[in-house]
Amino acid sequence: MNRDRSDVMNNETTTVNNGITENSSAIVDNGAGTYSSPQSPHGLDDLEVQEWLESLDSVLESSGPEVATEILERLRAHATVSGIDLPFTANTPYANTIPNRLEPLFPGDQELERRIKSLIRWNALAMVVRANRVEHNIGGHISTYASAATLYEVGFNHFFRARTPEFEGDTVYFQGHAAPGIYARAFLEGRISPQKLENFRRELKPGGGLSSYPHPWLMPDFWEFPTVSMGLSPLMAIYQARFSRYLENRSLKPATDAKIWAFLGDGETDEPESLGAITLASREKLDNLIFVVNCNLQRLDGPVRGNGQIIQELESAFRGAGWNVIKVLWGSEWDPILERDTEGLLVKRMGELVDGEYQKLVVESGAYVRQHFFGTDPRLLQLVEPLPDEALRRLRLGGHDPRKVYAAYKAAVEHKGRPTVILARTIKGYGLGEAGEGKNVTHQQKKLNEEELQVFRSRFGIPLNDQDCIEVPFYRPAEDSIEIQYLRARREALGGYVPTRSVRSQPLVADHDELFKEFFEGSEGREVSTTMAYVGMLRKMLRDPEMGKLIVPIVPDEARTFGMESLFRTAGIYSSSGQKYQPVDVNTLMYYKEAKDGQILEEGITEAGSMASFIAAGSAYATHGINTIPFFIYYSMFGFQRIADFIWAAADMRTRGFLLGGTAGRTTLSGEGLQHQDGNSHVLALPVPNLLAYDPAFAYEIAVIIQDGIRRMYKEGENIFYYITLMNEPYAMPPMPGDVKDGILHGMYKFRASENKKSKLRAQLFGSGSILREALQAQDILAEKYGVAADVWSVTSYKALYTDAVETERWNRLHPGEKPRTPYVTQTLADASGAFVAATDYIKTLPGMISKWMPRRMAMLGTDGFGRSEGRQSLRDFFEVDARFITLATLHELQQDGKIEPKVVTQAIKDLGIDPEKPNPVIS
Ligand SMILES: Cc1ncc(C[n+]2csc(CCOP(=O)(O)OP(=O)(O)O)c2C)c(N)n1
Ligand SMILES: [Mg+2]
Repeated sequence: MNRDRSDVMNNETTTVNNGITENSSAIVDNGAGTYSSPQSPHGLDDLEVQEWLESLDSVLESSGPEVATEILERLRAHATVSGIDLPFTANTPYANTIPNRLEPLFPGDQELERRIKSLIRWNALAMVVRANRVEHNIGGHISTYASAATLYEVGFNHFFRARTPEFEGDTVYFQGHAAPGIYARAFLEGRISPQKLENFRRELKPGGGLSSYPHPWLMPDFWEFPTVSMGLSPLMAIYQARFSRYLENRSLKPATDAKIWAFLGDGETDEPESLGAITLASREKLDNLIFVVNCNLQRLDGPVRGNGQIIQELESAFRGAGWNVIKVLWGSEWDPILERDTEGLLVKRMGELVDGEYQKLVVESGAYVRQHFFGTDPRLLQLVEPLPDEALRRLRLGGHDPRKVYAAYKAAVEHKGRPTVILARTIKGYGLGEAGEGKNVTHQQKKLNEEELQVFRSRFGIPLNDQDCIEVPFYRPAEDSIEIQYLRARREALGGYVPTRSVRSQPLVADHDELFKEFFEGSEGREVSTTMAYVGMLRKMLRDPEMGKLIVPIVPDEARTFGMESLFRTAGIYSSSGQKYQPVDVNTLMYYKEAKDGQILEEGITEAGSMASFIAAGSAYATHGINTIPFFIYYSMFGFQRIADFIWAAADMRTRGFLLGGTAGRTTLSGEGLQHQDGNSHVLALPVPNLLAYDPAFAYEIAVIIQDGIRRMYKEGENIFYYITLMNEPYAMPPMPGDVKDGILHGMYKFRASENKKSKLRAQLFGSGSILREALQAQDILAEKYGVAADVWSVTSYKALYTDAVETERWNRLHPGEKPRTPYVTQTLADASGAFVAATDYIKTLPGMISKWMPRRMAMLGTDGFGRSEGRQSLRDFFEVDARFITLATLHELQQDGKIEPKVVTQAIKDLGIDPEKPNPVIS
C-alpha cells in the first residue's frame, strides 16, 4: 500500500483506525439488509439510557463536574444499599480524562512550536541515520522519540523549569531511548555542536561525541539521571520526589513547587520496579511527582498488550494505588465527532478494541478505518459520514496533539494531594511512514532509504531539496530565525536549559578527628561487633555540629537486626505525617518515634526503594546543591545480589555515600542459611569502577575508612562511594596498632607480627573481617604446635589491592622506558617470607585475584558453595576457613616447599580433628 504522505505534509496527522475483526459479533445483520445496534442483554431501552445521560449533561452544565461527581457517588451508594452488586472497576471509559470543554487555552504559538518540533524530529533522525552510515550497526533509536516528540516539546516549551539561583528547578527523567530527540533539541538550542551530534554513540572520537543514552558519568554537565535500564527511573523518581519532601520537612531546603517528571515507555511498565513503589507515592501525597507514560502500545518485539489494553490496565493499577490518572487518548479532530455522539456509542466503541487491533489501524487506510472501526454500527458510520477517508486517516491521537498534552500537563502540575500519571496514546515511529510507523520492527529502525527520507522530510516540512535530503544533513535555522528566537525565549522564560547537571553544594570543612578518635582506641576488652561499633560511630556523627544534620540513615526494616533501635527516638523516623498514634512502646526508652522532621529513612522491606533513597540523598549535592551523606545499611546478601543494577546506576550518577552490608560473611552470620549468608558481595562489588569496597575486622579500621571517605567525598568532592561490610560477631576491639591508617586505606597492613624471629619455618597469614581472628588463632597454633612463625595481615580491601596492582601494571606497560613502579601489595610483602595463606568469608577468587602480584604462591581459603543454617564454628569447619584449616593450609604450603615432611601434615590433620573425607562444601 502506498503510504506516501506528502499530501499531508506539515500536518501532524495520523491514522487512527480501529481494526475490528471481520467476524465481529458487534455487527448484526438483521436480515433485512439494514443494521441495528446489538440488543442489550437486559432489554434496556435506548431511550431510557438517553434520558439518564441527558440528565447528567444538564447537571454538568448547570452545576459543574463536582456536583455531577457527588450525584454519581450518591447514586452508587444508593445502588449498593439497594442490594445492587456493582462490579469493581478502577477504570474510566476509553476516553480523554479532560473533556474538550474543560481544555485550557493553549498559550503558545502552536504553528511555530510544530515547526521547531519538526526540526528536532529531523535532527534526531539524522543523527541516528548518519551514525549508522558511518559505522554499521552502531545502533540508536528513531521510533521512540518519534512517538514522544510532542510529549517532550510541550514540556520544554511550557513546563520544565530550569535550576536558577532563586529556584531549585524541576527534575526530569528522560526515557533513555528518546535521547536522540533530547540531543537534537540541545543542538537547536546551540548547546551541542554539530560535531558532537555527528559523533552520536562515538564519544571516543576527537572532539568527543554523545553517549548513546543518558549517562551522567559520561556527560556530567548534561545528563542528571541514568534511565536506560528500564524500570529504574520510575522507582528513582518516586524516591526522588519523596526525598525532596524529606529535605523540606527537615528544613534543609525551602519548600517549593518544583516537580519531578518521569517519562517512561508503556513496555517499561512491565518491569517490576516500575510500578513497585507507586503506593508509596500516593501514601506520601507526592503531588510534586508526574509520570508521563508514552503509550505507543509497542515495545521492542511487538505490541505491549496485543490482546488487551495497556492503557486501561495501567489506569486501574494507578487509580487503585491512589494516583490522579489523566488519559490523553484522542486528539482534537475527534472532538466534533464525539460531540455528535450523543448516545455515547463512540466511546463505547473505543473501549472495545484490543491494542493489537489499534496498532493495525495505524498502518491502514482511511477506508479501512471507516469499515472496521466505525462500520460496526450504522450510527457510528453516520457520525463520520461527512468526513472523507483521508480525514479519517488524519484523526490524531492525544499524545500527538499539543493542546491535549498541554491540558494534561497543566492539570497535573496543578493537582494537589496526589501524584499524577499521564497515559498518553501515541504511535511508535510516528512520521516514519513505510519506514516503520506502527510496525513491529520499528523499534530497531536505524536506516532509511532515499525515498523514505524524502517522505519524512516532506511530511515535516524540512527545507531540504530531494538531493540534499538524502545526505541527511543536520539542519539548524539561522540564529535570528523566528524558530530559534522562539525556542530561546521559551527556555529563558523557564529559567534556562534542561537537562543541565551542575554541582553547587558547600563542601564540609572540618576534619572530624575528635569524632573518630574514640574508635581508634579499642573497646577495652568489651565484646562488640563491627556493626555495633559502626552504630556507635553513626550516633556520634548524627550529633556532629557540622555534618550531623546532613546524615541520612537509611534502613529497610532491619534497624533492630543492626542494633540501631536506639536511634529511633534520638534521631526520629521520618514520616511526612508525623505520628498520628501513640506507639505501643511509648513507655520505653527506645520507642518507635515517627516525626515530620525525623532523620532516619525507615523504608520497610524494599532494598530497591532504599537504594533509590540512597541515590537521591547521595546525588543531592548536584540535584539540590545539598551535601547529604547517606548511610544505607542492609542485609549484605540482599544488596549487590538483589539490586546491583541500581548500584550501577548510582555509580553512573556519581552518587556519594556509604553502603553498609550488615550481617556479612558467609560463616559469620550464623543460623540464617543459604539465602542469607553472603560470601558474594565483595566479588559483586568489583566491577563498579568508582566504588571502594572494604571488609574491615575492627572498629578502628571502620573509623579510618569512614573518616577518609567523608573527607574524599564531602570535602574534596570526589565522585566515589563506599561499600563496607559489617559483621555481627562480638569480640574485643583492639586499639589501632600504630600508624596503620595508610595500610587500612590501601587495602592491607601487618596487624600482628610473629614474636619468634628465629624460626626457619615462616608464614604470612592474610585474613579479613571476622576471619582475621581465625588467622590470629592459627598464628598461635602454628607457633605453639608446629614451630612456625607466622605474621598476620589484615586485608581490608582486596578490591583496592587489585585495582592498584592492575593500574600499576598498566602504567608500566605504557611506559617501558621508565623505572617500573611496584604495586602496593608487592611492595608491602617484599620482605615477607614463608608460606602464604589467605582466608576470607567470601569466595576464594577474592584473594585469588591478587595472587599474581604476590611475591610467592598463595593458598586460598574461602566460602565457595551453598551455606547451611548452622552455628559459626560449624560453618567455618564446613567451609574450611577456620583456624584449623588455616593451620593445615600453612603446613601443606611448607610441605610443598620441602620445608616439612608430609607425615607432619598427616599428623596435623588428625590432631586438628579434620576429616579428610568430609564433603566438599563447594558442591554439597
Ligand atoms: C532492563 C532493560 N531490559 C531491556 C532493555 C532493552 N530495551 C530497550 S528499549 C526496549 C523496548 C521499550 O519499549 P517501551 O518501554 O514501550 O518504550 P518505547 O520505545 O515503545 O517508547 C527494550 C526491551 C533495557 N533497556 N532495559
Ligand atoms: Mg512503547
